[in-house]
Amino acid sequence: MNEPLRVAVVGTGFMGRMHAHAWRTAHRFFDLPRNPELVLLVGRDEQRTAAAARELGFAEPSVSWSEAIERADVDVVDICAPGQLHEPVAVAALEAGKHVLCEKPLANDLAVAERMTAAAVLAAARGVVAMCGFSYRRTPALSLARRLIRDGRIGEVRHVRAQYLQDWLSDSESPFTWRLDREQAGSGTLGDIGAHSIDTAQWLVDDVITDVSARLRTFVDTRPQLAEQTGLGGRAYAGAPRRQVDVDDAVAFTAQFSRGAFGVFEATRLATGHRNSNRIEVNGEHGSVAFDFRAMNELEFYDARDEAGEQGFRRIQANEPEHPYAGAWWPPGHGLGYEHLFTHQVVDLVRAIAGNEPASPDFAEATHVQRVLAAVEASAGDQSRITPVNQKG
Ligand code: SOE
Repeated sequence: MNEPLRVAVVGTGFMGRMHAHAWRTAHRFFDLPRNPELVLLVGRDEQRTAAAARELGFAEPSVSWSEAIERADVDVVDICAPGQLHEPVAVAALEAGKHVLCEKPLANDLAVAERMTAAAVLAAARGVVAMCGFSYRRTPALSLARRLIRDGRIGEVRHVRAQYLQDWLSDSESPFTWRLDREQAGSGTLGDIGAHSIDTAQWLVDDVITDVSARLRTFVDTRPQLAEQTGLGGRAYAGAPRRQVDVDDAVAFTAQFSRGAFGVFEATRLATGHRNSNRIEVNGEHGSVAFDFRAMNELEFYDARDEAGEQGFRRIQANEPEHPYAGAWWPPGHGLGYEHLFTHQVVDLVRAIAGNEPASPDFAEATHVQRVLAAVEASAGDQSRITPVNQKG
């Protein structure tokens, strides 16, 4: 019988539920060195947290995150709360010798991310692991894409093109939630989903972004006060007062990678019809890889060295035993979903805690995403490089 790994999850929303599912599932499908046990679920509202704890299989609920830090029977603190809580919970947990999984983006600004990284470095010297939850890295198709790029199958990388499109904020009457509040979330679409594209891109091509040129846009600058949160959005009372939105709805930027690749990024939560289109394409000297989360079990691969007359993108079904993570699940062709990424994340974290492999992304790597987020905001705030188009004939 494996030694248990006792987990406290902080947050009962969409992400808290998703992580709880992952912790419950991982050791049933993967061979893990330790078996996760759901010890404590922390939420803000006493009744709702108690109900969620029962539903999700936690031994106990709590309304105080300090309990997760103070209890000797907690080994891992998993932070699924809004960004403003990441630093206090993560730093306290690391100082108390607890391993930490922290949702993305790591922090609400760069200075905070750097402080969290410093705490993680000190904790690492005592064998404590800290990881940031950039879950898309755990998509088998994207892991395959990374392997192909690393193996030189597309040659020198020239273009990285990423678009993360959602539409859950398209309706101007969709209520104000924490993801629209700078104090709680740090930024809007940029940190919420643009951060995923930045992380995926840097990880896929094994390179870092060194400069950006950006624009941010807020289309709906007031939204009705929330009555009840459901999923990502929720319900507002009829005639509810409106709150000022102080974060971006959409972002677009170009980027330079250190080894010369040229990046184009777009993210929005107002692209009607796109529920969760997370796309990325990389073009290299000898070929391309292209991924779209809407077909998350597939990777498109173009090999410019194929026979002339037989060239074209081929669609690889990336859920066969040869593909990362996929062999632990269903027979080929039976498909994986969004929740599997979080299960894979737990698998990687548990193996890192057992010392079998390094945690990735660690806080230092997640801080590089934060540097890009900061650079995007700085660039968008500096209008001096914007060149007007001459409208006269
Ligand atoms: C909302 O935009 C959200 O839930 C993000 O917060 C997640 O990170 C992303 O995976 C799905 O969309």
